[in-house]
Amino acid sequence: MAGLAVAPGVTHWPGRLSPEAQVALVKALRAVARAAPFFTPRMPGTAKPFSVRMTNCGPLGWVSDQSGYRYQPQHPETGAPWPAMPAVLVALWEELSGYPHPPEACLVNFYESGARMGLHQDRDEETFDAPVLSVSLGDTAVFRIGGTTRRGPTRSLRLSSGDVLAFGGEARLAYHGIDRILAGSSALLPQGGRLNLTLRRVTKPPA
Ligand code: MD3
Ligand code: FE
Repeated sequence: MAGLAVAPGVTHWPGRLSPEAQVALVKALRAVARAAPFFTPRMPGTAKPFSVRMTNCGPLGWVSDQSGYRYQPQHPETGAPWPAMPAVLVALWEELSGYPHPPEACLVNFYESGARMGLHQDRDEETFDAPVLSVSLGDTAVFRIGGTTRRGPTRSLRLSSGDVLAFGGEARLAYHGIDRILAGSSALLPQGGRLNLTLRRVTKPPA
């Protein structure tokens, strides 16, 4: 199914995952979180905790602590390698990304009802040629996206459970964030909250 071009470089597939596929993916993510428990990232410098908790799967994972933001092959607290990316996510990347190399990181963000994520760019990757693919599960998020400078107009989109979005081209370096989570908007996660998965290429592909 063709997605909706909601802005230059942004494609939205509302409800791309069926309710059954969402349940199966949550089950796979519970196994990921058993192997790689959610951790609380901290801001570089200040060490202020994020309100979002995170884990990763795939060969690399994104972490943030007092020393900085980076990708690394091990969990920051257990030292274990990240668990494998569920095959269904790799298949989604192959179908939707248009990128001829596999994703290397899947960052899993968990939002409880008061959590948010301030406006930022994703630029810790070595290559911006690949899009970032986002999968939303659970409560609806109010997502904000602007341009490639911090100032300037932004627009707001609701990301609902089962939605998939791709951010490529001129949107790859767009400022974006999560303003709030609409508590009680989904019954997928028994305790509520929202999971967001972002599939990313981190390293430059081999020549
Ligand atoms: C636009 N996550 O993990 S997903 C992040 O819902 C992040 O958890 C948000 O921003 C979340 O970095 C937003 C949508 C998204 C993800 C990555 C992008 C939009 C993006 C990268 C570039 C441009
Ligand atoms: Fe981001």
